[in-house]
Amino acid sequence: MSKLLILIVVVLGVLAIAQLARVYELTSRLRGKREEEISDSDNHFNARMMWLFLPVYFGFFAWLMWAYGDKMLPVAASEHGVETDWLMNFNWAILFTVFIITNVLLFWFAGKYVYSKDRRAFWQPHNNKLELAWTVAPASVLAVIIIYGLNTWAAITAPASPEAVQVELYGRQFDWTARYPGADGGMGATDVRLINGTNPLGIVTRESVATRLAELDKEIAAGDSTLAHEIISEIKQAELTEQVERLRRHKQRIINLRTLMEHDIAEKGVASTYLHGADDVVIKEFHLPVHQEAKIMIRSQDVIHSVYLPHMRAQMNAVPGMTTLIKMTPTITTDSMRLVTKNEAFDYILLCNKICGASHYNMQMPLVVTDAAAYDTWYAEAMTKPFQAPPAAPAPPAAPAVDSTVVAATATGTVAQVK
Ligand SMILES: [Cu+2]
Repeated sequence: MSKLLILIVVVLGVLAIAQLARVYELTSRLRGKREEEISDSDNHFNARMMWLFLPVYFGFFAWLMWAYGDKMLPVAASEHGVETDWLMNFNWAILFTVFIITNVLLFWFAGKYVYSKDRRAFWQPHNNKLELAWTVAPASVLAVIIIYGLNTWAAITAPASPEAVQVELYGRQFDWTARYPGADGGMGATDVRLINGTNPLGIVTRESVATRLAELDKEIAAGDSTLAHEIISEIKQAELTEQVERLRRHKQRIINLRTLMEHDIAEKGVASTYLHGADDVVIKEFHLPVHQEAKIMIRSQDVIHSVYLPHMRAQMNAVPGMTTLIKMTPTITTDSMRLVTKNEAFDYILLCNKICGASHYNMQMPLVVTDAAAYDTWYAEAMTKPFQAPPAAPAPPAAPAVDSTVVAATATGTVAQVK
């Protein structure tokens, strides 16, 4: 209701101003004054307003900085974040200087050189020296900014050291999943065709390939059986035939993948990434140790997302079909940052920074930065729930034989726990 009232007041206000302008126009005409004639008093009034505008404008600007300055991000919590902040502040310093000089000159001149009958404007058709000055000055400032920026960028994007903590962040509409290497220290290969309810990242292992093939066989058999034994409409029949064909093609691609995997394993032995996936930790938590470099590998399942860690001053796109990288070294633990920000509930946050769909706003995950000891404890605990349960120890002779459905249920249970 109050919004409607405000709207009515605004509309009435605009109408009132329009009517006043009209009245002014009519009285001017009655006094025999032409509309385009501007009097000296009008000109001087405008000139004084230009001068008045200067302090009001800069005053408002200063007030904004004072009133909202604390809404900025707290101190950078990563090594490179300090450098990017320097780069940013360097740019701000140049911008502020130019902004203040140009705006003071603009309004000061507009006020000082108010129209006067006795003064003629100086006409300068061409001046090589001036042209040179206003080309070279901004070009050199820009060159400094670009070289400084490129240097900082090169330092940030240089390869991570081999000892860096490895994490994969996997984005999809609309959540993040993290993956850490298991006890073997390496992460397994992935393939989007293997993604299913228990394998959200499509990790390729002999088991996950076999599981996916079995699932597809089941779906194909169900489709074939419906086509052979049930009475369905022609349209439905065509749809189902098409669907079964698609499943067969999908299955063939996974069989090709299996061949590729077996070749790779035969060639590289234990170094093959296809043997590294089973012990990977797939988890909805994101932890990093303080003062240790982290190599963050970023992937996306569907559309372009973006890993954004504002407190770390880090951002990188998550692009389907490729792996992008961020390297960073956190310098402040979550607990210390709670003291710095005087906010007990403070948490570092990972946000999606690409508008990727309806629930984009909700695509976030907290980042927990702890000291090395706490991180190691967390990681050791996480590693007890690997992506695939290790092969069970041979059952004692007295125990009843474990049938395959129980094994499948156990494996599913493990993944469900990790999720
Ligand atoms: Cu997103």
